[in-house]
Order: sequence, then structure tokens, then C-alpha cells
Amino acid sequence: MSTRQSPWEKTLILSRNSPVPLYCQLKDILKAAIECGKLKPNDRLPPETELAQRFQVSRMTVRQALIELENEGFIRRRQGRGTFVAEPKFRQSLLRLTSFTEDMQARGLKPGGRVLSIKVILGDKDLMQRFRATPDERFVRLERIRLADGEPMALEISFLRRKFCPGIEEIDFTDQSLYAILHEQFGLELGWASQTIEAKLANEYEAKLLGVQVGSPMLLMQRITYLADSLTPIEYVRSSYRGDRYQLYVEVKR
Ligand code: 16G
Repeated sequence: MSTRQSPWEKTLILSRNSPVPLYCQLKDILKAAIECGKLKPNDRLPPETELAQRFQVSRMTVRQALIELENEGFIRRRQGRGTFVAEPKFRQSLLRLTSFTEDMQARGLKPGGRVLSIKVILGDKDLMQRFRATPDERFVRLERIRLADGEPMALEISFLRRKFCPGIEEIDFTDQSLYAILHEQFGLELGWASQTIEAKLANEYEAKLLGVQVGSPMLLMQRITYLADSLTPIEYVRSSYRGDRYQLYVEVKR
């Protein structure tokens, strides 16, 4: 363990006379160091005992500061390995009907996808209702992990109305864009979508696939996408995005 001080640590003075609690002061110092880039993504923070010593505070104070920083997504604890500065969050606009592939390309990242399963299903009551479909209609269920530069970002389960894209279950969706295939191979024009967003916690399955801790925050986005005729729903998707890596963005007018 090095005792050499990093540049961000030189001006660290916590004021004991301030009405601001010590853990808040410490949190603000670490947050400022992250925001101005003195502490970079994946930099390792010194252990709690060392921070406590350097700042002349108790371990409880350090722990409280770190818990808050973790809750706000600035740092990540990796079991047995220490505490690291988190990657900054991707900002996802809510205004346009874009695909994961387009979103990643717009950020200069390489989009990717690993297929977990793809199959045809029949007689699912929930889907029949969502699509206002008849009982004999078949759907294709596609489950994928979505990657950005090889890093897992989301788990996505898409349900498609097979009659609009017959045989789509034969396609290998590894690193392929669903929206591009719907357009290029099946001539489908997507028009608009309705979408809900809610908070959830990663379950064991999601945590394992996305490389996060069980119980870490997730954004569950559910989308029903309609064809350009405005009336025909074609896709229902449940996308579980990592809450530590995503931030939703919308501009509002008064
Ligand atoms: C996005 C969409 C999802 C769509 C997918 C297509 C959200 C919340 N979800 O992840 O509905 O199916 O993109 O991506 O935006 P692709 O064309 O890259 O396969």
C-alpha cells in the first residue's frame, strides 16, 4: 500500500467547525476529484482504513461517505478487490425511437449482442393482449445481452409478431441489429413506440449475466413499437439496463 499522496489528496482538509458533517465533506472531496477527472474511471480508491487515517476521521465516517458515493453511482465496490471509480453513465435520450445499435454507434462505441435464446411461442395470453392478437398467432421470443465495446449493458427480451417477419427465428442475432433486420430483410418501417420506465433491482440471473451485484439498481424499460401505419404493434420489449451505467435524459418545455 503506497503512502504517497495523489494530487487530489493534497488539499484535503476537513473542517471540524463546519455545520456540514465530516462524511459529507469527505464525500464532496471524492466526488469533486471524480468529476474533474483527477480520479479516473477504474482507479482504485485507497482502503477505508487508509482514507480514515489520511483524513483523520473514523472508519464509520469513511464508510458513510463511500456508501453515498456508491448509491449515487460514482464508485463501485468489487468484492475482494476494493473500491473503484465507476465509469460515467451513458445518457439516453427519450425523444427518439432508436435501436441499441444506433445508440452505441452515436457514442462511438462498438455495439454487440450475445443471443441467449430465440424461439417461436404460441398461446401466450399476455402477448395476445398486448398485441391485440388472435389465439393462433405466433410470436418470436429473442433474449439477448447487449454489449458496448464488449461490456454488458442490458438484458433484452424482445417479442415479435412472426406473421410480419416469418422465419426471423432462423437468423443469428449475434452482434446484429434487430431493427436493421426488420427493415432490410422484412421491409418493415417502424413508426413510433410507447415506453414505460421503472426502477428495479438486479435478480440473480441478471446480475450474473451483466456482471453486477445481486440487488444493484436497474432501469426496466418496456416498449411497444408500432409500424409506420401508426396502428400495428409489431414488437414488445423488456429491456433491463444497468442503473449504474445509464441515465435517461429528456428536455422539457414550459
Ligand atoms: C433498444 C430498445 C429495444 C429495441 C432494441 C433494438 C430501449 C429501451 N429498447 O434496446 O426496444 O428492440 O433497441 O436494438 O431503447 P438493435 O436494433 O440494436 O437490435
